Amino acid sequence: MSWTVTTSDYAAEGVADNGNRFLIGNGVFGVRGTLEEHRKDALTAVNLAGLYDQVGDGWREPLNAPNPLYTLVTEGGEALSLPEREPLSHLQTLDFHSAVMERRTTWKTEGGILEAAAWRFASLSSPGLLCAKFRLTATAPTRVTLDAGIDGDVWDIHGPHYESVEFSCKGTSLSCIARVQNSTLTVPVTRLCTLEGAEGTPELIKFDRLAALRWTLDLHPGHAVTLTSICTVNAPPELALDAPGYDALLTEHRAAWEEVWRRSAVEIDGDEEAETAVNYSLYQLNAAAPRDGGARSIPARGLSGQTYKGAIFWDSELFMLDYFLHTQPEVARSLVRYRIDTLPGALEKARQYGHEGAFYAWESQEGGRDACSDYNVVDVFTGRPVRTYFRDKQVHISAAVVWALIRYVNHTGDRAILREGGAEVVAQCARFYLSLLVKPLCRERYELRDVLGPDEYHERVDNNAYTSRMAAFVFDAALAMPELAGEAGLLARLRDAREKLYLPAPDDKGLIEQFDGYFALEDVVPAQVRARLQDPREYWGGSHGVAGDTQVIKQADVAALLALFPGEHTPRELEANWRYYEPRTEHGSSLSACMYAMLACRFGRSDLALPFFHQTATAELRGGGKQWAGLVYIGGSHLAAAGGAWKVLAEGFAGLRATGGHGYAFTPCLPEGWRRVRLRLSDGKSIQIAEITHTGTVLRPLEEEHI
Ligand code: IFM
Repeated sequence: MSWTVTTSDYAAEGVADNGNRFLIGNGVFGVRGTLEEHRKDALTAVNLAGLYDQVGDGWREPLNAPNPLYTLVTEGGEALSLPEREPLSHLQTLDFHSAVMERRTTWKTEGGILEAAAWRFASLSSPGLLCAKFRLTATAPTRVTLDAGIDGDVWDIHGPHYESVEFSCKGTSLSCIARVQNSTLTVPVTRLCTLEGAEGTPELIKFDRLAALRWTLDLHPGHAVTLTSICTVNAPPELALDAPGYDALLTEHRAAWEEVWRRSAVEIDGDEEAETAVNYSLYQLNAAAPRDGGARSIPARGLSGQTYKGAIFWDSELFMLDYFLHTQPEVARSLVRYRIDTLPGALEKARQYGHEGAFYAWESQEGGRDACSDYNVVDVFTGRPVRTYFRDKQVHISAAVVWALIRYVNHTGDRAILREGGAEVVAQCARFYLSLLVKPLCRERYELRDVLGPDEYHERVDNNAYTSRMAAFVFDAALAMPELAGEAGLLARLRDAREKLYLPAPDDKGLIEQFDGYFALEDVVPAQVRARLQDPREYWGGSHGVAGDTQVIKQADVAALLALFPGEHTPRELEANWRYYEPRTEHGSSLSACMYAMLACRFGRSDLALPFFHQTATAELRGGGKQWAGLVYIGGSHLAAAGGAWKVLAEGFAGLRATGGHGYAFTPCLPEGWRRVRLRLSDGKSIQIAEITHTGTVLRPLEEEHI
């Protein structure tokens, strides 16, 4: 398979997708795959993990650091910049095995041809470092200026976050400190430059929020001039000074990525496109994965920018966790610990809404602060904010937290995490759902009313089947947990709740109603609803959305429920619901397709699953996903889809089931035409290879081999 992604497209229209597709990252920061000369209008960003700021009433969002890769060449007073100055050729490549981005562009100059080639990597072995090379070669004597700068005029969605950006320069080391508004927070960035192949001392040039070292160079045919930059991003400048040099750093960085692939690369004999797409998805996940052993998680849009406020959603628990759990359990532990660490925020949120226990943030930032606005969408016609209920009613988030924790503990056997706060999380989430239960006077049952299920187009509904089943899961988890055995009062209430909790059951056609009254809504399909739009950016949900009074749903909802609990239903029921809900699903969220693929595997129809699997796995490679919700920009990496791709491959097609204590069982359902799937699975100490074919599965320890 090919471990590279390439494009020759440099048009302004493609810049947002290319920024995501060619992204590099190391879990500490992500650098969008824009070009060296690009600035904020091209959505260039060096996005910092876990550092947030709010300006005025704007949304609280993660900081983008000043960009130390800014490099500009001018010739004859004209900038060699894309797309303005048309090139003779252009190629941008991401080697996602080594996580190195390369660009090569040639332009016609007065006397000949000039090539700019550049390489960059966000060091996975020294995560404070961003390293780059920029090489100029000319076919004729050419005079150029080369600016190597730090661009502090960063792209913000709700900024500007920096009060000031102060530059300093020592020799060929350029530094800046960006001071965050109304805060003591600062972001230091350094660029240590080394020029080879030319003499001369650079002059320091300064513009507003941009400073650069400028060399005037006489290029000669056959003599390359190379600028090497070792940059620190939100790390002490000494890190660059003490670093062993570009080549040694590159070797260490490659080795770190090699280890990632040794533990988790997938192989699909018979579908090279899928093989590339899944490994590329894993690249995206790993570029955002926390590896410092701390209590940290992965934002829904990874480190691709400020979209979705750099917040952690249920995406981490239900879509991303499993890949890490089965290949890098130490990363899974960080994800789980993040929720333990943010329990105080969840307790406070529940209290604010008048509930008990832990109501986790729908869009979680540090400390569990909920960044989700009450007005998450802007009306395209009036420009007015639209009241949405994601924050107050999407209560299934707390169950997702428990789901991940239990999955982690069952698979790894790491019960220490329960003593470190995990058991308390389960107890508090159980208390939360207890406090939400309503008992109608006329019925001997408890209901979960006024909620918002995964399908965000239908707000404030009663008895959403997914949410209620997940609440029951939380009750079961708490009841089964020896660590909570002493909580007699709580356990008695939970037993009662579990017994009387109303869970919508399949009707005589095998269908589960998504929520009370769903089947009575107008029965149309997404194309019909789309045709009613007056503006393509209109939000389909909310009080006036085109989908609200119809059966058109945004994303897998009942399908998600059945994909998570397939054993509770007959294959006939699973299929009936798939066939009913899929045509009514817009798939307006990148979380949708993988659930449908997974569900189809559960009733043995890999042929139905395959197109949805491809859709999930190619979310980034394809690009062009939904960029707007109302007037709000929502583009960026789709890491739930990336995690979902692995889940469908491993847990769907390969039929992997964790049996506890790092054990596995397989019930394969491979697509026709696929000859073999090879998965790598690791408990953190050793690696196993699972070879899945149509006739069975072999699990064996990894021997030395090349991938
Ligand atoms: O968590 C999702 C949600 O289910 C749909 N909208 C986008 C969120 C972040 O990916």
